[in-house]
Amino acid sequence: MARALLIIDFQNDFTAGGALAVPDGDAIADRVNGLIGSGDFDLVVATRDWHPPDHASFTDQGGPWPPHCVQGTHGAELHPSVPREKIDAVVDAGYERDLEGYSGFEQTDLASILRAHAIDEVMVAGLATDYCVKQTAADALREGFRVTIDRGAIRGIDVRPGDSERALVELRAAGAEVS
Ligand code: VGL
Ligand code: ZN
Repeated sequence: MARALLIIDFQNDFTAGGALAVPDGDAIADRVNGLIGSGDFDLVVATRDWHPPDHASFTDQGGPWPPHCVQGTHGAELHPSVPREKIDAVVDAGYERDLEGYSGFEQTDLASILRAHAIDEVMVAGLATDYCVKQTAADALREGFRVTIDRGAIRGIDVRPGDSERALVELRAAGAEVS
């Protein structure tokens, strides 16, 4: 049995001062670092939201979000609290105009990276609970991984109040453990 830590989209644009700041997003830094240093994980993977400048999710393209996490920009970099030398793999999602990319598994190598390391259980941390954390965790379950979500290591956007809590209820119903 091997376990992976998935750190979802913990990037500058989703934290204070960023283009799509998640309320309190920076507050996960200590917990994420604690998990990285815990020795509980055989593999640590960070995903990045990694959009072209004309991504379909941007408001100027008719989408719901302000432009964010544009490939190669400061906003798309991992948050400075993430110790890069402890990240075994970086997986980019949403890298084409019409790839939504909420899930780190959508048109990426994530599943094959996990399988190559004989991972059967993933702990999901990062941003945002109600979008990329939710969709990545749901896909991890569909891919057959055991999934645990650490409440202290996630934060949500909550465009509609309660979105994050509803996401966790749905994930639990789908088989995830929320701790
Ligand atoms: C995300 C909104 C837009 C996320 C990405 O990482 O949860 N949310 N793009
Ligand atoms: Zn995005």
